[in-house]
Amino acid sequence: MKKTRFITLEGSEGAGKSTNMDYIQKGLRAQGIDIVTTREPGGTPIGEDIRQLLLGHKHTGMSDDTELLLMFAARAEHLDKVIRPALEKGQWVLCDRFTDATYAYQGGGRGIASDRIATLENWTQAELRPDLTIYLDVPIETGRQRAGDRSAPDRFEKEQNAFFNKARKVYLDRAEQEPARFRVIDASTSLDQVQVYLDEVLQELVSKKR
Ligand code: Z5A
Repeated sequence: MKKTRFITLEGSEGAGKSTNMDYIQKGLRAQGIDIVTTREPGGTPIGEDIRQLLLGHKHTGMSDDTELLLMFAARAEHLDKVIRPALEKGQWVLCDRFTDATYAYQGGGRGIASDRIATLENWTQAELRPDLTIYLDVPIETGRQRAGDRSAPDRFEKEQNAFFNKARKVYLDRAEQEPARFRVIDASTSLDQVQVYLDEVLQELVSKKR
């Protein structure tokens, strides 16, 4: 694995991303790594407003292209204000979801061609790609049960399992195509076991950090 500084965490609803962001951050900080944590869509004031548009129910019938472009508008702001400045200062960045989510949900879920997504990816990110992507893999039904009645479902959470299964397939295909970047963790196991797997990934990271 090349020197890692930009880490993304992916997984379907209820996979345990939010739960484990904190765990990963603490693990890396304990190794003396200066790390910034953030999320998508969001991570900046403009990005968080765009998140409300994307996840909320204020506008019904949003077109798939609008959804895609809003994801990248939020990402452009996030890259400009948070991700690039942190990386340029020598900090690490741990991001809850990034462009793999766009390939999964807008590509797999909504059916937008991946070359259109790639055009926007190249435009907003130029050469920047995550150095490491941890994918917490859980069957859709299990994840949805865990996420349960936590709150009223957002615009994505209202989708059927078929939408999420298509997104999951894209994640797994991408992981297979890019084994050097992805670490797939079986997140259907207990939280303790997931964190044992995460420790292994963190060990690997730390042993190669300098
Ligand atoms: N989206 C998109 O379409 N395109 C894009 O480019 C981007 C995003 C960037 C919001 O994302 C939506 O944005 C998302 C895709 C879309 N929609 N969907 N799906 P988000 O990441 O903010 O929302 P989310 O995926 O719905 O997150 P979530 O439901 O909060 O899932 P999570 O963070 O992975 O789960 P959690 O909160 O850590 O855990 C859920 C519960 O399970 C909680 O009670 C935990 O205690 C429990 N848990 C966690 N791990 C375990 C284990 N191992 N065993 C048992 N219980 C567990």
